[in-house]
Formats: sequence, C-alpha cells, structure tokens
Amino acid sequence: MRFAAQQRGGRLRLYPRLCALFCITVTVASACFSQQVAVTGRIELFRDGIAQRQDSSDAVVWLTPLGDSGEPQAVAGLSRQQLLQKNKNFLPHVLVVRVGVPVAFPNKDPFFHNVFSLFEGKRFDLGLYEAGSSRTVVFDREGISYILCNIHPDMSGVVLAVKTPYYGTSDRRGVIAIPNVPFGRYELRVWHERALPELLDTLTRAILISEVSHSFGVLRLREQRNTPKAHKNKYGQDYDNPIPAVPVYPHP
Ligand SMILES: [Cu+2]
Repeated sequence: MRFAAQQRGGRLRLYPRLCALFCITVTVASACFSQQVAVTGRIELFRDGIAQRQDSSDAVVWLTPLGDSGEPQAVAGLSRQQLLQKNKNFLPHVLVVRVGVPVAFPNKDPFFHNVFSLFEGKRFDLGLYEAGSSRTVVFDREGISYILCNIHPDMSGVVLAVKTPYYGTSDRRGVIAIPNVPFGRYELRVWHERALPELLDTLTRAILISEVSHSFGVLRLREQRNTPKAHKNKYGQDYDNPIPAVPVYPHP
C-alpha cells in the first residue's frame, strides 16, 4: 500500500515537471519560428550631386544568407510571376524573381508584341504573338535580363533573378521593406537600372539581422545613365523610323 501510494505521489510530482518541459519546448519552438523580421531601409538617388526626389522607385535590395544562416526554402511550389505587356509598357518595369520561377509574359494590348532578351542575363526570343496570348520563360540562372520588344523600341523592362527569397523593390520615395527575414548574417546587394555596376558593387556588404538590428539605413546611389538605354533590335540593327518621312494622309 505504502509503495503504491509513493508511486502515485511520484507520478503526481512528475506531471507538473512534464507540463513545464512541454511548455518550454513549445515556447522555444515558437520563438524559433517567430525569429524573423521585416528588414527596411531607403535608397536615395543622386544625379550630378542633386537628389532625385520625384521618383526613387525600382531599386532592388536582396539579402543572401551567409554561413550558418540557413538555406532559404526550396523554389518548388512557388507560384509563377508575370510581366504584363500593357499600353506598350512592360508592367512592372522591374520584376524580381527567385531563380527557377516561371514568369508569364501575357500580351494585354490589342496588337502584337515581339518580346526578346538577348544582350545580358537569360537569353530568349518569344517571337511574334498576338493580343490575349501569353508565353512563359523560366529564369534558370542568376542575373539581370533586359526585356525588349522588336516592334516597339521604347518598350523595355528588367527581370532580376536572384537566389534568395529575401528581396524588396523601392517605392517612389525610395523605401524598401523585405518581409519575413530570419535572424542571421546576410550579404546585402543593391541594384538600380540607372546606376553603373561598378558603383553598385561597392555597396555590397555583410549585414546582421536580429531583433535589434533590422534596418540597412540609407543607400546613396549615383545615377550615371538613362532609362531606357538605346538599343538595337534583335537582329542587331536599328529600329525602322516609326515616323514616316511623308505623311500617309496629306493635308487637304
Ligand atoms: Cu511591342
């Protein structure tokens, strides 16, 4: 009897300890999953020493895990993205994707487009395709692809393929927010279409993201070229002059 009572007493003392252990385990596990933050910062564009405050959009900052910061989630299962052709524009003008993610190129204009990218990054030629149809490209390697149209010389877009899910694009004020970044060490890189690659390389740096450190501050970028840059068509020739020398309908 005494032995049975001791056993029951032992079990009773054990239950609170098990409960406490369970609670600690759950707390630690949930803390591990919640150890991520939105990383924020801002870019400032300068041209000839003067701040360009009207539009600081389409700068990209991305964070690649370093060392033991862990591998980002696999690409499989990520939904496809798209670059619209609308009103003779590529929308958005700058699209950032994970390497391996399919990108659709739907033509939402009531006329043909002829989309290609041959000069840098992923090389492809979607050919002539009609209103309402679409093509898909998988950006299977890291880099910058300039997207052009062989019919409309003013159309240009950019697809930036990166190996990490932690990236953000600036709004018109230059503000960037990268959501759900786990604590750890990262390589920070920045890109803007009007900044030269040599300057952008100098801004690459290591950054530690933690509960008390989740801002990359202000990155100052010097604009040294215009958008879009002059380019040839996909045959390496000049575009035909879209304005005929002789009016089609002469004035009466
Ligand atoms: Cu076009």
